[in-house]
Amino acid sequence: MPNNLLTPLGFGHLPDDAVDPQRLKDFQLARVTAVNRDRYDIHNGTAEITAEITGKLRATAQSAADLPATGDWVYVQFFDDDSLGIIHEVVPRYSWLRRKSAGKNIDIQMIAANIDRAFVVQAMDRDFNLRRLERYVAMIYDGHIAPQVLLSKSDLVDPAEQQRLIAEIHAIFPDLPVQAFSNTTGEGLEAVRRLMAPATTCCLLGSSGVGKTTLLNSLVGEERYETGELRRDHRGRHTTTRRQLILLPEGAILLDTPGMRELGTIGLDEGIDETFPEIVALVENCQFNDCRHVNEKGCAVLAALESGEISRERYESYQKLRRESAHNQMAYWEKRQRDKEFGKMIKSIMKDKKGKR
Ligand SMILES: Nc1nc2c(ncn2[C@@H]2O[C@H](COP(=O)(O)OP(=O)(O)OP(=O)(O)O)[C@@H](O)[C@H]2O)c(=O)[nH]1
Ligand SMILES: [Mg+2]
Ligand SMILES: [Zn+2]
Repeated sequence: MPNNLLTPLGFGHLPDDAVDPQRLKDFQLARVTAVNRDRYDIHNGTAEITAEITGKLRATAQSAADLPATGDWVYVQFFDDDSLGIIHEVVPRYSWLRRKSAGKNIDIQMIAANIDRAFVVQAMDRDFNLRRLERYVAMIYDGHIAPQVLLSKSDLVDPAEQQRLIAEIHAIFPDLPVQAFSNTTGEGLEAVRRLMAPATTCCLLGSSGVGKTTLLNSLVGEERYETGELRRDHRGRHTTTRRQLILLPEGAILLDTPGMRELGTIGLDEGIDETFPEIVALVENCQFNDCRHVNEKGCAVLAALESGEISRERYESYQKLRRESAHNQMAYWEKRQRDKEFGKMIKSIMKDKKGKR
């Protein structure tokens, strides 16, 4: 079995049965630290190496999400004195962050794989938004990851306001841990550092400009990664454009991500249910099994809304996320189906051609 060189890379968090001992006769294990256009940076515990994937892996991927993502463990063969790796297969993921690809294209984008703890960063001066937080939390729960909220730029709001914002989060998510901090004054940084245990893979999520990369720099102790002013016109500018696993001095593995403007949800049933427990608890009391909680007779959710037992904001947020996530999932399946049929058609045309020769 793999040696302990891989332990600092988080190997211990993989479930025992994730790695197939048979495959280790031909392949070695490595972790994907960054994804470039066609190439991957992988780490084998000794060095970072450039890698490519086999044509077979590319051809059999049904979606972009099946290709290696940052954080994936992969089966690799090394060539040229271990200076080039060929990735043959992805080790099954135990957790993931995925969204609908940005733009019109319906596909699933794997933001990162095998993450233990996801930190949602919101800046307290202007970025704080409970509805967006619900979106992130649903995505995080759905990917089997533990969520944690970081409220940044505490230097810009007074303590009373900080307490108010934290209370607003706890009113919805009583058990969700929240930590305020400031990169500018250093307040709360020690506490943030303690949240990132050695060999644990952590991920920073949140809008552009909230201070994710500045936090990363604070944690590595130098201005290593580029940070930026938020542009006044709010036109899409992301300072960070690359997702990369970074080993922190204390031993945690941290992934900084570019701020996402569009956090499209797809197929998040489980995660949405976990995010809205007070609503889900009511659903089984609805008269109809397939109740959409819109205008149905005997709907327990609507009754609770009427009586004020659940809030309108939460109800609307729940409905919106469910609709969006199901709609995107459906569009994705339809596209897959069309692609399949198109593939069949091409095959049969090729066959016809051959027959006529
Ligand atoms: N006042 C204040 N400003 C901060 C703090 N942390 C970061 N900033 C500033 O916020 C701006 C954005 O910081 P970044 O770290 O680049 O933000 P980001 O979240 O990485 O943004 P993207 O990479 O675009 O997703 C920079 O001008 C930082 O100097 C803080 O704690 N307090
Ligand atoms: Mg950044
Ligand atoms: Zn109902």
